[in-house]
Amino acid sequence: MTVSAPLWPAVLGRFGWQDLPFVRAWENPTISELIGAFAGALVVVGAVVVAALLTRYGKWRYLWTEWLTSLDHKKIGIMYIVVAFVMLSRALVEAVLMRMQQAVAIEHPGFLSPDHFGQLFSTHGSIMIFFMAMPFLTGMINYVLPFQLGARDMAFPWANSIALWLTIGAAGLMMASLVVGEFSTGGWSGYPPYTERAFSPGVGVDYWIWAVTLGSIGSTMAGINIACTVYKLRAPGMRFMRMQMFSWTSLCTSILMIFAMPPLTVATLLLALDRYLGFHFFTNDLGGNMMNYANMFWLFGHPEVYILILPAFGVYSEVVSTFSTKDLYGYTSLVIATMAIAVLSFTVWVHHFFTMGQSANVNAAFGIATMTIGVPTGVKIYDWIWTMFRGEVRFTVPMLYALAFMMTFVLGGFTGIILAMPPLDYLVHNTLFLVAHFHNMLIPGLLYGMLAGYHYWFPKAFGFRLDERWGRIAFGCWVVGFYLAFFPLYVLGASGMARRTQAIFEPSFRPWLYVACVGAFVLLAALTSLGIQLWVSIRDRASTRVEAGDPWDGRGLEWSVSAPPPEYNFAVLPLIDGRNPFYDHKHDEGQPDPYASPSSYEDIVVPRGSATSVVIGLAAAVAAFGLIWEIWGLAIVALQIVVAAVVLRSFGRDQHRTIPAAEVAREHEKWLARVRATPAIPRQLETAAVNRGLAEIVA
Ligand SMILES: [Cu+2]
Repeated sequence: MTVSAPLWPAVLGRFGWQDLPFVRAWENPTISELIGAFAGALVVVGAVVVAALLTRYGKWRYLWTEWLTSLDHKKIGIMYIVVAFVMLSRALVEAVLMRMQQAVAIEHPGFLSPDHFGQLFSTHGSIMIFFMAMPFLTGMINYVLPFQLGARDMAFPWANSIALWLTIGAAGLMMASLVVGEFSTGGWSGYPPYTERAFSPGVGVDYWIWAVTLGSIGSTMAGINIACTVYKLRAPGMRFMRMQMFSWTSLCTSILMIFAMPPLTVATLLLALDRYLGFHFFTNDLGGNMMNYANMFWLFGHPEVYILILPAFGVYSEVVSTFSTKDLYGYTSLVIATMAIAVLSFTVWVHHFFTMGQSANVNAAFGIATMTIGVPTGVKIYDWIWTMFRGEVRFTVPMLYALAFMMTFVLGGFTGIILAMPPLDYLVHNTLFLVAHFHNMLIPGLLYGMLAGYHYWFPKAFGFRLDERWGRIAFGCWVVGFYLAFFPLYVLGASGMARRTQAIFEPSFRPWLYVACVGAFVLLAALTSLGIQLWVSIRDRASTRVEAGDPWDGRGLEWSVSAPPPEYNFAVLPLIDGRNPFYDHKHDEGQPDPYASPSSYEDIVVPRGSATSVVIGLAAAVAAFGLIWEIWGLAIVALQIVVAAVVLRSFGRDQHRTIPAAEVAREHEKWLARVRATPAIPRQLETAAVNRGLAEIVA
């Protein structure tokens, strides 16, 4: 309840003390409110502890100059992935809460209020898609792509940093919604008319709108940057058909981002106009139509599925080939399949609303188009299997993820065929069957892929390997937890249990809900194991260093430099003469030595760090916060800061720094000397302590 003093709305907008979860929990201490207050407290305490630790160890300056303001694609990539892990932790805990609620709420109200439950599934979905999956894959591409192309950075380093900071700002809004106000109860897709102001008057939907809008603008920028990097910055001789598969899937993902994210931005902005200014784009009276929203949202939403999955396909291609010691089988068919998936993904969006009353013919056309995507996907699975065939397969952690993916993803694909048939979709739409299906696709098709990439490239980024034993424990928990948590949902969905249900009135669902709840806890154990693994790996890093840079006998150019790599990636830009130049040079006789000293060095120009991108991202988030709470003055000032920062930067001089050739030469020769002093090991010992980053270099 707001006080009607004239100053109040100008300073605090529509904020009232009731908007603090702590006040709500004090006045009405139900378990649901206490959980909300605890979550809010966790955000506040977490932020305070991080700030205190930074102050205690005097790391603020280091953090600011070396990381936050950095335009280096490697650091930006790592920061994206840090954001992804933080958000993954939150969204996974929310999933556990929801499963617990459903397990106890059988003919019983349970411990979460319906409203709280609605916020949980909305934040879980929004975070997992926009603030876990997207940052994870954008970070992975950011880190790896310039290396694989033989480039020194992304095409637009400053825009790269802005995209990161818009994402961080948007993720910050998601976190703020835990501490002040509430979140939307309208699901991750935010369908009107429910999300119109008449039905959702609170700030929740506005949090959703502005977080998603900032995130989608950041992703559009990232997409443009990735595509331009591939088109313009390939090393001499790096023809398209010589690129690594991960580079190909990055390119196709970026094209999807460029075309799929703007419809989402437009949809959320039109919804904002409906809410703030009483427009009627999506209401059925006064000329609007809710189907406009469904079409625009899924014009984004379906390609989004492939934005998420294609980079993982790229990671699996690298991992399967490396850990089978074979060239990728059917390279050309994999490239064509990737492009086919990218194109087809734009032709199927209507399958998200088969039941909304278009004609049977329209449904049939989109059903068939949907099933067609199974063909190129099948080609990929087939190619990976043939890559392993008669290969020297080593069951390392990334390879385990790839194998689990192949089996689980095919099962999920079959259930997708069921959903793609409109008559069958009528039976199971909006049930847990759908929830089971898309988790069945996205957990192996995104999360396993990103985790495989995390284990695969971690030694490159930090110079030491991740602990193998804890990696296997985490892997086991992910796989077991996944099957326990999601296969019961197929049964429940087929039995008619609606998705997003806070209380259950069918006692026969009980055993399945219990199993799913246990599964959720196993998944939580998986995430915890990853945390322990990181801690153990950092503790033992002295014995797992791989400075020579090539711990897995890799193929792509990223393995041809030191670990961690120098700021400029390549002392001398490589000349590409084949599909696996680094691998061939290592192994084929009569090829140039990949570790030979170059004949000459040149000065290298790298971008200087910039504070303006940080300012732009954070000011945009503050403007969004002002809009959410209707603190108009704050919103206007913050928007002006965004504009001012852009203008200021365009007048800035000295945006680059030159690293003199002598310094490059010194660093590079030092590393080459270290490589020559490093004992080479057979690749079968790659997970043993003797691996110093030079696997199978002796022919
Ligand atoms: Cu779809």
